[in-house]
Amino acid sequence: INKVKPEYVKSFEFERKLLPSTWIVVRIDGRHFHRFSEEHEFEKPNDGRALNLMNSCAVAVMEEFKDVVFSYGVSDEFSFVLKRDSQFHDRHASGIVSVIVSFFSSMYVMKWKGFFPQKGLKNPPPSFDGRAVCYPSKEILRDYLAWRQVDCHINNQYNTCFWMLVKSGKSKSEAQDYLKGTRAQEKSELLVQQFGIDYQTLPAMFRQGSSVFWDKEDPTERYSDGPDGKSRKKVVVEHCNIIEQSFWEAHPNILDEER
Ligand code: DGT
Ligand code: MG
Ligand code: MG
Ligand code: MG
Ligand code: MG
Repeated sequence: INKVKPEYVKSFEFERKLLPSTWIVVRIDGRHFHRFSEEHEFEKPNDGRALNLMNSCAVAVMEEFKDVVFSYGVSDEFSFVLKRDSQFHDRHASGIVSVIVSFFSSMYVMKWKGFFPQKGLKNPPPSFDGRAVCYPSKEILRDYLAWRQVDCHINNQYNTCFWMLVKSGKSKSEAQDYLKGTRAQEKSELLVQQFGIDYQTLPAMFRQGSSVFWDKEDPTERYSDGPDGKSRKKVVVEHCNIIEQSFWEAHPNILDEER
């Protein structure tokens, strides 16, 4: 007979609770996606199918976990912002992160065929890491999101130049040397002068990343009234500048609304 008391064993399961009244951001990132993207022959530098698959999984996350009020995605990562007073999983980091990561990973596998109908998923299957960080004010949260969008721009501009140089016959190390130390302006000129590409005309999803949020349906449409008389909402994916104030002014409900 085992005499160990359950309360005693249970006492080792203490949990890290996230600071109350702060914006929780769960950022997930594809594990070994350098290799995964090669093995599944993603287009370089951006594969629209892969990015739309990520976006579709983020929409599913937002529909499943109603405390997620905004998401921003680029490359193999997504940031999920939970409302400030969320009590999801009692604000225990491990619970919050693990359910979002596992739900996203399962969705990625379930939805794969819809975006890559001709390509089977290879072993090992895709997986994601995740972390939770608290941001104590709206300003700092917006600085965090701006940091991810700046990163998107810098990486995309570099990668666009890099792969244009490689596709035009340079080796990877020659392309790397060629771009070493160049400024944004020089990269922009290189694209125009050598390849006739105006960076601003590239798809917005590649340049700006993807913002996912609940938006009110057009209130003029009759079917937008839900059974409770409140206007129904849907999750939308947009590729817009979230660094500027204007986005947040146009969508004040995202970070403010009580729900
Ligand atoms: P990690 O996150 O430490 O497990 O390692 P990785 O390999 O996932 O590295 P990370 O997350 O820094 O970089 C993302 C990788 O995914 C990067 O090598 C490029 C690749 N990737 C993401 N999106 C695309 C795409 O649309 N097209 C292609 N060709 N590659 C992509
Ligand atoms: Mg990582
Ligand atoms: Mg990764
Ligand atoms: Mg990444
Ligand atoms: Mg359980």
